[in-house]
Amino acid sequence: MISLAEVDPDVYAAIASERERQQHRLILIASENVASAAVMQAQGDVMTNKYAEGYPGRRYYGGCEHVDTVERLAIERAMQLFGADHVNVQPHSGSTANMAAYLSVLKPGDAILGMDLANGGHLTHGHRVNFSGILFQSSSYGVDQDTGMIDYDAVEAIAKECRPKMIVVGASAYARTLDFERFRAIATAVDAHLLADIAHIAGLVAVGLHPSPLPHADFVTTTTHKTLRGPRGGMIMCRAEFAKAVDKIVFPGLQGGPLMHVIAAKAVAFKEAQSPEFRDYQQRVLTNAKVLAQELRSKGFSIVSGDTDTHLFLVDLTEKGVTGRDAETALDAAGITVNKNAIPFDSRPPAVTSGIRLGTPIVSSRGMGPDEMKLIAAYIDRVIGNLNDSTTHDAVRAEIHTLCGRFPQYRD
Ligand code: DSN
Repeated sequence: MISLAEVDPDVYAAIASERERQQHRLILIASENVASAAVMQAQGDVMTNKYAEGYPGRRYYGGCEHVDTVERLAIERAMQLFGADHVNVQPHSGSTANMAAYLSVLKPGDAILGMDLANGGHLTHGHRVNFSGILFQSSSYGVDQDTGMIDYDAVEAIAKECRPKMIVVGASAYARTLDFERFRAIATAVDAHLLADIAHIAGLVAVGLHPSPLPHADFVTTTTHKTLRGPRGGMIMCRAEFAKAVDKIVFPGLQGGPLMHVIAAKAVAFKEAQSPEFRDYQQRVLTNAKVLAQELRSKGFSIVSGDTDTHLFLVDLTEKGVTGRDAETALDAAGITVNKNAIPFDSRPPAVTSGIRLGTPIVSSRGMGPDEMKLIAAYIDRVIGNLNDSTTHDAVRAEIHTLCGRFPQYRD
């Protein structure tokens, strides 16, 4: 068989370098994870060749019997995992899943209410530069300036003011437990639909380590590659009454042929997520995030909202006199990959920011535990305290290289 290395040495070399980068760096990007070899095998196989517009048993192409099998498996497993009435596994991404959820019941110009990106929300929850803010009349809620937590009374007051047809609960940089029941009550009070976007916390929800929105929300969207640890992609769950509308807007409304190789990999990931090992993994993600936050706090770092209930948290670097951008650059030089992130009420622009976002999905997938979190906190402290000292960065990078060698990203 002719190999990638022979056909395209340039792409092969870039992939090999990326594999090395992932192996030798401490990656604390909260939205990334390490897909299993089985997930990648499913994603990298012959189902990439197949067109299958439509749904299992109702396709517009012949030869769909095997892709039907994997799509049915993905749907059944997701339904079991989350207790959903209806699942559509075809969205190519979390953004597409959110667009489909909106357009299944809303028309352009309708009002929506979501969490402000600058307070930890997401672009697709109504930001003005995104389709959600362009197509819909969007309003936003945020966190309380003193506590860094969502003020549910304030959300209710804003909802009563703007009378949205859809309320979105979900975040990309909010560390605390989301009260889906309270959001349901607010949505009911203003006669709005409720969309829960659990892209970040889906793995925790799947194993019961974060309350599930399924009993409360009309629509639940997620990506499949964050804490859920599957292939890059999206998914929508909804109440049975919205099933037809959701399926129709995903295809033919928004997408053409589904990515059947990715759907096969989603099915594999959902099977993995049903295992006891996956629950242990999610528990490790949570414990590690708590320990990392606590260790950083003990070294004088300020954690937005004071703590974390999830896989991530924001570090406010204001008192350290360091910007998020400079922290990201220095940590990168020392072998630690993070993303700069706006903190609530940030006075700096999004390309600079006053904070960094840290998450533990990847280090936990590699088998690291509380002892390693203490080491990581010490490394971060050393680098931030010696922001422009390349000797410190080199020394930390060498130690991290050794640490990462003890926890291979892929053992096989
Ligand atoms: N880009 C993702 C994140 O990092 O949270 C959200 O889409």
